[in-house]
Formats: sequence, structure tokens, C-alpha cells
Amino acid sequence: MRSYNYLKGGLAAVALLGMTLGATAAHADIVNGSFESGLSGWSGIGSVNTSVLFTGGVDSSGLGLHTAQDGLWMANLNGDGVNRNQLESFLGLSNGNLDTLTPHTVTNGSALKQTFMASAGDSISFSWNFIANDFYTPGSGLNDFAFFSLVPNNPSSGVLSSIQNVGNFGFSGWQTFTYTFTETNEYTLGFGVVNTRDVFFNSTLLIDNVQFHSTAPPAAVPEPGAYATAGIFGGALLAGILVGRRRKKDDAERLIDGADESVLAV
Ligand SMILES: [Ca+2]
Ligand SMILES: [Ca+2]
Repeated sequence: MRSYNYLKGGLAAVALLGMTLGATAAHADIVNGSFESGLSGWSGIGSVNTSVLFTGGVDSSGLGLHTAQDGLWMANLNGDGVNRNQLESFLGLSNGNLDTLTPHTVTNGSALKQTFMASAGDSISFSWNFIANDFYTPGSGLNDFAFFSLVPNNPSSGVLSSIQNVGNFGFSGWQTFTYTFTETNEYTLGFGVVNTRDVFFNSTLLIDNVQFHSTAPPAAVPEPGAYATAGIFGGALLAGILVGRRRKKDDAERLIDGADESVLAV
């Protein structure tokens, strides 16, 4: 029984140690900002994927062929997604926020987000490319658009581009957006693309090269002593478990020996 307690106590301590060492708050960086590892580190809703090539939109040179702005892969958001309420809830925006961005009524769309820590003076930048797959006519209410969101902040969202900006079935080409934080906080950066008035002819937003620029000095490397302490602690736990097991084995052998003697005595 005593050896069981050693084992149980040892495992609980190991679990506690793991929780302590593995505890993670929001990270002060962007994970997988170039989407070279799929959507790892990101959360998406609606039609969100990664691709190496997207074909769409037209300009004077013909059909647009869009490749990643950095590396091989890029995020690909398509307007064929979820309704406005779901988008706003997902991004942490207030109800109706997306309808304040343009004079038009948002119907549905898709979004991508990541949460991180930032200090005043830090900044983020990302590359975006809006490809329209619809047309805009003044007064029609049809004007697909792409937006970013940053929560909490004021304003918490803004238009990156719309059909009105790029022309019917046009595209923006890669553009860069930069923002500098004025307050230290945990932030959720989001991107989205939506339909307005109807839910047809879905436009696309490509995102790539999301970077976090810290003003803080490089993080200090943990001193070897910290690892040594963890190693000694872990070693002591293991030794305790092994000693407990050995004692249990010894106790069992003594019982067997005693039983044998009893049998012999009879
Ligand atoms: Ca990339
Ligand atoms: Ca549309």
C-alpha cells in the first residue's frame, strides 16, 4: 500500500510539473504567419483553406493568377461561409459591427483569426489580396468586401477592399497592412470576406506573411540551472517510484517466504 502511495504521489507531482512547465498563455508572437504549416495556429469559420495558387479576377492582362506572397502557401478565404451574426461572434465583434463598415448589408462570409499578446509599441503586418467574383452597381446593395478586425480596439474592424475599389471581377493584387499597438493587451487579429445583399458569386481574400514585430529585447534564454533543477526534481520522483516498487517487491517476497515456512512447519 505504501508503494502505491509513492507511485500515486509521484505521478501527481509529475502531472503538476508538466502543467507548470506546459502552461501557456496567449503567445507574444504570431504562429505560422506564412501558412506554410496549413492553418496550424489559426482558427477559421466558413470556407477557409490554404493554397499555393488561386485563379480569379481579371485585369487588363487577363485572368488573375495569384501565388503566395511569402513562401509557397497562403490562406484562402471564400465568401461562401456563415451568416453575419456567426462571423461577428467568432471574431469577438459586437452584433451589427460588420454592417457599419459599408452602406451595404452583410449576408454571409468566412473568417480567420489568431490571438496573441502585444505590448505598446509592438506592431503587426500582413499581406492581403482581394479578388472580386461579383459586380458592383451603385444602389444595388451588391458590394462584396474584405475586412480585418482587431479586438479589443477602436475601431475594431475596417475594410481592406471591396468590389467598388477593385472594379467588377477585379482584384487588388498583394497589398500590405501595418498596425502599431498603443496599449499592452491580448488581441485577436481577424480577416474576413463577405457577400452583401445576396449570397451568390462569392469573392476571395488571400492572406499571407502575417508578422509580429516586437519592440522588446530578445527573450532571455533560461539558465542551465533551471533545467538542472527540473532534472533533479524529476530524477528524485523517479527514484521515489522505483524505491516504492522495490519495497513492494521485498514485502511480497517476505510474504511468500513466510508462507513457504508455514507450509514447511505443517
Ligand atoms: Ca506563405
Ligand atoms: Ca457576391
